Amino acid sequence: MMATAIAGLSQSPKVLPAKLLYDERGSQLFEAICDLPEYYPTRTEIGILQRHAEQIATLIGSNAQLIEFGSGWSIKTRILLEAIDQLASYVPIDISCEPLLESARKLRAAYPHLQVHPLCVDYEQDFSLPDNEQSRLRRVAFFPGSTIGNFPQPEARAFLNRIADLVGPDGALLIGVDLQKDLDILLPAYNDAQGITAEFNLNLLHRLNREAGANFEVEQFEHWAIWNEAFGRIEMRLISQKEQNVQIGNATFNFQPGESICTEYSYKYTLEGFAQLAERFRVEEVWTDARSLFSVQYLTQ
Ligand code: AVJ
Repeated sequence: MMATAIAGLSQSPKVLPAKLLYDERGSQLFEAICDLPEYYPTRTEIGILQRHAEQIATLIGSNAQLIEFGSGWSIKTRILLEAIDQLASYVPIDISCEPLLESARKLRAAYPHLQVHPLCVDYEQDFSLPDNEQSRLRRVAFFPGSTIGNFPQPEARAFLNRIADLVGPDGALLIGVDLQKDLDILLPAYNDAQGITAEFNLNLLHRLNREAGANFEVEQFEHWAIWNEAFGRIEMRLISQKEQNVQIGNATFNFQPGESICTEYSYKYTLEGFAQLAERFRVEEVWTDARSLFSVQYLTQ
């Protein structure tokens, strides 16, 4: 982690990979973010999944293997499992092993016919899926939460192409994609009044102090999320409140007053923009909420 942090802070402008935000404390804070009044994505996506569960269940079918990227507690998946008549197989993938395995146990108890094959891996790395030769189940990837928005566009495109290879020619992808919208709605979602997002962002510096031998004075940084119009993305930033030096191992980083570290991108798409990004897929269905804040999309090859 020290090497990753040093590499990011050596860039200009300084960056840190968003993945580092999600340690145990960070994951708890992210769950708290999902309940914030300003943070519309989670509840909007859940509403869309609930409203269209029957249709989505029909598209997925029973004879399928559902593969989820970043499954966590599989809360959104349960909406699908309730609607699909005895889904054959579920492969939850998450980097956080303990919650993954505990959640797999609970799913087996709740859905006795369901084969559950948890994979505790970083899904950005290569991994292999459980053998599907005998059962020949159709593979459907599930990537909710608009986590695809974390990836800069070339990486997002490459990731979607990898999913296309993984599910194969008869496979599909069910994905949550956050949409471009008024800044009066968008900015408060990432700069909430209670300061939970600030705590989430600043936790990254505490983590580097603890786990990467850094000496950030955390009170000397302030959270702020901005909209980058040219790139169509939210950028979460940590802004240095003064001129200061920070040490990580043997490396020293100088910060000017107002200089920032970008810790996370959250791209927002138009429907056309996302269809272009998912070049190997055909968009079969798009469901949105009444205000077109968020979309859930079903793509086939
Ligand atoms: C989990 C990456 C989809 O970008 O909205 C929420 C993370 N960061 N508030 C998002 C997040 C700040 C979230 N994703």
